[in-house]
Amino acid sequence: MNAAEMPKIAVIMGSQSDWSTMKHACDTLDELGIAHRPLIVSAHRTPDRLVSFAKGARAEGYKVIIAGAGGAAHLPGMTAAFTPLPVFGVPVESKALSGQDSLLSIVQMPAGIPVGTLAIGKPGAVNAALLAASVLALSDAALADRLDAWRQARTDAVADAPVNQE
Ligand code: RP5
Repeated sequence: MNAAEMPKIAVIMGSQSDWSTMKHACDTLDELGIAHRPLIVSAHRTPDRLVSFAKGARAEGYKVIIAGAGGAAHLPGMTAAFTPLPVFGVPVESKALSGQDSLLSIVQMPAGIPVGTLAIGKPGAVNAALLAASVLALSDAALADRLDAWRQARTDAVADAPVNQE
């Protein structure tokens, strides 16, 4: 793998069960042509893996970390505690509390350790990818052009008036 192919974004998640949500972040990064790597890293079940990943992420060449978790969602915050890289947290929709537990777990960080917290579920996963793309686009003009085109395509897809769909 040469330097140009090295993933700049890690998409980590607490469980295989988070993949159906976090896949949307990866799909969006694919649409924008951004190399990324999805990984399962559980704050509770694989804490040593979390420490190793987060402490080494910058040296690995990652520029941004997207972290999704549900329930008692400590993964984004603990990752942010171990790395200076920007961390965007995606609250995965939980069965018991519909992701409100995940949201509050991720968003209520103490001052000094930031996690950029997105919406619950798929919208948050997609927007985490777009925010990560915006960060990388600050120093990548070609990506900035692709991001502009991606946004323009969504604008162009909005009809002037609604139609009956039944
Ligand atoms: C969290 O617990 C994961 O992020 C996941 O959202 C939730 C449930 O995990 P599983 O029991 O489905 O593996 O750590």
